[in-house]
Amino acid sequence: MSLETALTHEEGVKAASHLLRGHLGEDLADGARALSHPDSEHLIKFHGIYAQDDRDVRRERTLAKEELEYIFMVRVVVPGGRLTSAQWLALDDVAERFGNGTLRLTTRQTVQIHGVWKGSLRDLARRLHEATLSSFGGCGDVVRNTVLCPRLGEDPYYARLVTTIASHFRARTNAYLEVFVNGEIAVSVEDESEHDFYGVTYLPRKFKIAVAHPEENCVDVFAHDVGIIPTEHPTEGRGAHVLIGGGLGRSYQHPGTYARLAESLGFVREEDLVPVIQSLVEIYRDEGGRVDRRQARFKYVVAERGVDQIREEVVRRSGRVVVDAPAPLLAPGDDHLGWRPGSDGRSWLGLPVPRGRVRDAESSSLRGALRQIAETLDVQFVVTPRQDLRVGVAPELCAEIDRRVSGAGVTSAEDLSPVARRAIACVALPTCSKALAESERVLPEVLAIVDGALTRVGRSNHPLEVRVSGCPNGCSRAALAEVALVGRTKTTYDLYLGASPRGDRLARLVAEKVSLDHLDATLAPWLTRWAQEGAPGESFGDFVARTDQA
Ligand code: SRM
Ligand code: SF4
Repeated sequence: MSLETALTHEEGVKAASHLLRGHLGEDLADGARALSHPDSEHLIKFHGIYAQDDRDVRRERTLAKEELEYIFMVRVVVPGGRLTSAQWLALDDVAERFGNGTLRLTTRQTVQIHGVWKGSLRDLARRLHEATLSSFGGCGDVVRNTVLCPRLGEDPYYARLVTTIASHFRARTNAYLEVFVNGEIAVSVEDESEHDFYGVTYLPRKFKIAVAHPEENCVDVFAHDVGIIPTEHPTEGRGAHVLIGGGLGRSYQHPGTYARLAESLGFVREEDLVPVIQSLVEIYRDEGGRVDRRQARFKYVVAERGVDQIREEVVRRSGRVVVDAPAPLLAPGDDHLGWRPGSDGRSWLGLPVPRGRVRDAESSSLRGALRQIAETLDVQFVVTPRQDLRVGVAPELCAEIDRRVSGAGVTSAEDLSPVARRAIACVALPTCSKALAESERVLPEVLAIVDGALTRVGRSNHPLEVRVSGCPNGCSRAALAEVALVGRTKTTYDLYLGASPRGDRLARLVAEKVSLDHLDATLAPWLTRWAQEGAPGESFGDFVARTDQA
């Protein structure tokens, strides 16, 4: 077989797309509700847009031989999760006018708008553009939104670092502006100046970077292709410890896929950080798999070549020094909830956003309260890596914010159990095409079961890390939870236990195909043993890791 025929279909689509234009212009203008050209579904992802259908009505539509309910999800890039009031208002506006009226905060600090008609995509992009927001690069085979610990983001250096990474690795093509913002199909042709280091086939797949706080691991730094932990070296000065080769996605159909923790590359000086990251992305671009998308992530390159060889290659390509040094130890991730004084002079209120979904409900109007705050006060917003939201204000405005938030019936961190404060669920049904089981919508039920079991063993105040994912792709970073439910069939989950609360050990499979009706009976024996036999102060995850069987 020649190399060309062995490459994946997607590689050909990218190469023939004229730098991500393809037939998207015609597709947006043709009046149909779905994308028509076969290449468009893949290409539109580079523009931060997913073609979906409402799976709640898929069966009845199919049986009635009716067209599916085609909708689109738009993922807006937000480096470090940081948004101005004007940007928040633009997101709120597009969610109302073009989406399903909710804003979905994600585990990578982006904001997703669900339920958009194809015919509204251009208007939505234009409104985002007015607020200097864009979905370009939200998905696709490129460097994705960089995650930054919200507390570290109060430091201008790190806030700048993630925007520098974003602009450094943004694909240089005018396709998004032409196709979505301006809609000028006629002038939509590529120009030589647009070519950059990605080349015409971009990366083999997505590439993810996180910047952790040196003291705590709220970003799950070991889950990333590249993890950065700021630190000071005794002789080299300020810089960061760099980790490489993490990633959590797996597939039941592809046994060769696995979750993997990032390993230590070494210490890199502050001024060398971006060139070193660029070399890592280049190695991935040049050596990552392009024949099987399931095994195309950077973690497989690192596993195959080994960190030492990659370090040598990075030094050769970048001409910078990577110093062998032990990775710093991180504490369990902060939830960033409640009021905290910021190092930037602001006071920060972390608001829990149940399941990351900012919406108005009968009992509480979170979306309305946030809109009113953004319209009338000088605030800064930060999406957290746990799908919650921080609101930063001048200290004298704290009482006013409290008044508005409680007046709207918004849940505060104190209203939640320690487990609910930290819990994460991925989107799953009804929009995610990969979902095998419910996730976001069953989280309250899962939390009630776990909280009930913890109360019975006398540990109701324990901040257990619970995560649910609708399939093994693990978008809630379930592989790093002390208690993880991973969708297996429509009504069952595989139960994983025992990840480290510090995010540096993966959970292990303890029970397969557990329905929610049987979750309590499956989990309770483990919790009981932990309560009876665990060492003082020992986390549930650490106890499970050193225990054979419940
Ligand atoms: Fe994810 C695919 C949602 C974070 C691993 N993820 C998807 C898609 C786009 C489904 C699809 O391909 O059709 C989901 C869209 C659902 C929807 O309707 O909104 C989806 N992923 C999410 C979000 C929204 C979950 C959430 O509830 O917050 C997160 C958006 C992040 C962002 O803003 O970019 C999200 N996804 C993650 C994470 C966690 C992280 O990055 O920190 C992971 C595990 C880390 C990793 O990448 O290894 C993750 N998502 C995946 C994978 C598996 C990739 C792999 O290595 O094979 C897929 C499947 C794929 O890409 O083909 C996937
Ligand atoms: Fe969809 Fe699976 Fe990711 Fe959940 S974990 S959002 S079901 S791809």
